[in-house]
Parts: sequence; structure tokens; C-alpha cells
Amino acid sequence: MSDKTIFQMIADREIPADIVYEDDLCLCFRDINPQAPIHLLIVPKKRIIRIAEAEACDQNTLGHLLLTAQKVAQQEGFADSGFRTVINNGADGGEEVPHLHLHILAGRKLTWPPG
Ligand code: IU
Repeated sequence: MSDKTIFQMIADREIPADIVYEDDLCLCFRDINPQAPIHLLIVPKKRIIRIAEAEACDQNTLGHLLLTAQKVAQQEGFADSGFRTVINNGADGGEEVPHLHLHILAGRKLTWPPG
């Protein structure tokens, strides 16, 4: 049985997803259970389990995720109206898939604080 995460399987095209951006370091696709009119996930191709387990050598990848959020926001046309980035970490943080991912939520006025 594969020990790949669902996100690695999406990156390897083993299961389908609506991919909107890809480069050498990461992949961006639409969340299957959107919490806003636009809900994207940016996932590093390297499996970093969560922020709490990232290492110094992941610094470039982590920064790349945020710059990719900027790039995708411009590409998809919501950079000016605004958006939110979220990284859930661990059980209390609401992390369900143990493969680091940056949520991007946009397309409506978001409330604060999140639940
Ligand atoms: P979380 O931060 O681990 O809770 O977020 C996981 C997200 O992955 C969640 O929003 C799911 O809807 C989303 N997702 C997906 O887009 N495609 C999938 O096949 C699975 C989860 I499993």
C-alpha cells in the first residue's frame, strides 16, 4: 500500500484535481470542499508534514509558498480585492491532511476570527 499522501497523489496525477498552477517546488489546486467562492491549496512537492516539523533547509520552499500565493492571486484575478492565507498545524490547528498546505480563501468578505 502506498504511503503517499493524497496531495502527493494529486501532484503525481494519480488522482484528479483542478490544478491552477504548478512549478518545480509546488502545486496549486482547488479545494474539493470550498469554504469561500475561491478556495485554493498550495502544496509543496516535498512532503513537509506540518510547520512544526519544517527544517532550516525548508526555508526556500516555505517562502516560495507565499510568493506563489501572490502569483496565483494575480493569475486568478483576486489580488486586488483581497484574500486570506491559512496554514493549519496539528490537531488543534485543524490540520487533517498531514502534508503542509497553504489555504487561499477569496471571493467574499471574510470574517475574523476564524472558528
Ligand atoms: P486541513 O488544513 O488539513 O484541514 O485542510 C485539508 C484540505 O484539503 C481541506 O480543505 C479539504 O477539503 C482538502 N482536500 C482536497 O482538496 N482534496 C482532497 O482530496 C482531500 C482534501 I482528502
